[in-house]
Amino acid sequence: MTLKTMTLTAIVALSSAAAVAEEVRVYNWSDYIDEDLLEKFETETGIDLIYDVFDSNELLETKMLAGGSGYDVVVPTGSFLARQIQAGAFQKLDTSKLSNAGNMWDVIEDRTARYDPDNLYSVNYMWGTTGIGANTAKVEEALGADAPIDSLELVFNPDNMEKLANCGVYFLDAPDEMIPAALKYIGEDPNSMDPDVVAKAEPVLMAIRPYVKKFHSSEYINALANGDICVAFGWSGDILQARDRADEADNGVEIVFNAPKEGALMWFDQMAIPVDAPNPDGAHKFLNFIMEAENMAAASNYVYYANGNKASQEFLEEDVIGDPAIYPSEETLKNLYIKEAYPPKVQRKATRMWTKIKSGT
Ligand code: N2P
Repeated sequence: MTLKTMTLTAIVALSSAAAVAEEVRVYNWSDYIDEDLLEKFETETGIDLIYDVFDSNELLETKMLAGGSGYDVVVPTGSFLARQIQAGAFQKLDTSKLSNAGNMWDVIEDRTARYDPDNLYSVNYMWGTTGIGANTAKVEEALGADAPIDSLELVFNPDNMEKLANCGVYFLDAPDEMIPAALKYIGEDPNSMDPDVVAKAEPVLMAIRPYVKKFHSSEYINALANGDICVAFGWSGDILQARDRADEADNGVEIVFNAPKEGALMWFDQMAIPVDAPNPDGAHKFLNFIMEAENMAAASNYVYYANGNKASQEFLEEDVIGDPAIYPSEETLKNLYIKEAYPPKVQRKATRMWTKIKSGT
């Protein structure tokens, strides 16, 4: 063989290897995994993992309803998942490819079946609550030692918010969570689908709008940890991550998370495979990898969210499984509410209301 033909053979071999290199594209929430797991998946399977992040169900929904997202695995919250299943955005899971399915926790599967009947299209990744992150020293400085840091009063009573405005309050940019919380504050059903009830959230949110520094669904982690803001209405694990980041920085900032005592939203984030996923087989491999007990535990230990994997529980750290803010007691569970998908008309109303609230006019 001449040198020329050898080179050519090598080139052909190389390019055909490149052509068959398997890829899986995953679209998950930001600050929601231990990144070592991503490398572990690649090492174990030889698959290239492309991992992108988002922080808004609305953004994900736009991609899912438009189609052609290019993703193999996505992670909508239950109420959004339900609507997207109805729109035909997902494919049924092939359980023959999910040997770790037996690890899942029936208690959580019963709850997620409300969004995905018989859990045919999705498996739970993590679940949590929406509540209040507070920088205890700054909040006490603004409101005194008996500041209601575990109550919706803190963030929906304009008197309190006016006093907190200087130290900085962030709200989630998540209408499907903030509207129910405002309804809960005035004693209405947070899961109401009645447009007249939903409308009652508007004046509640408008009254405190001038004191909200930013509506954003991920920046509050660092803002709390650095002491740039004193309150965030956000997701449980994110606020616990802020607590840890402050501890690690040893900057004297102390962050606590509380689910509002009046009741908190409990939500479920579900892994699903888009109907037009380029690599459904690889998607199942990723799901099955995450469903392995030790992998799922590593993810929860890192991000402080509970998961729907029963077998993972023996590998959870005590500050995760033993923290009632992450794994609530029976008593706390009774105080959590859930949110279903708004029918399209109510959803449009909620979206318009939210745009108005954010713009403050
Ligand atoms: C992770 C936020 C996930 C919770 N940063 C939203 N469902």
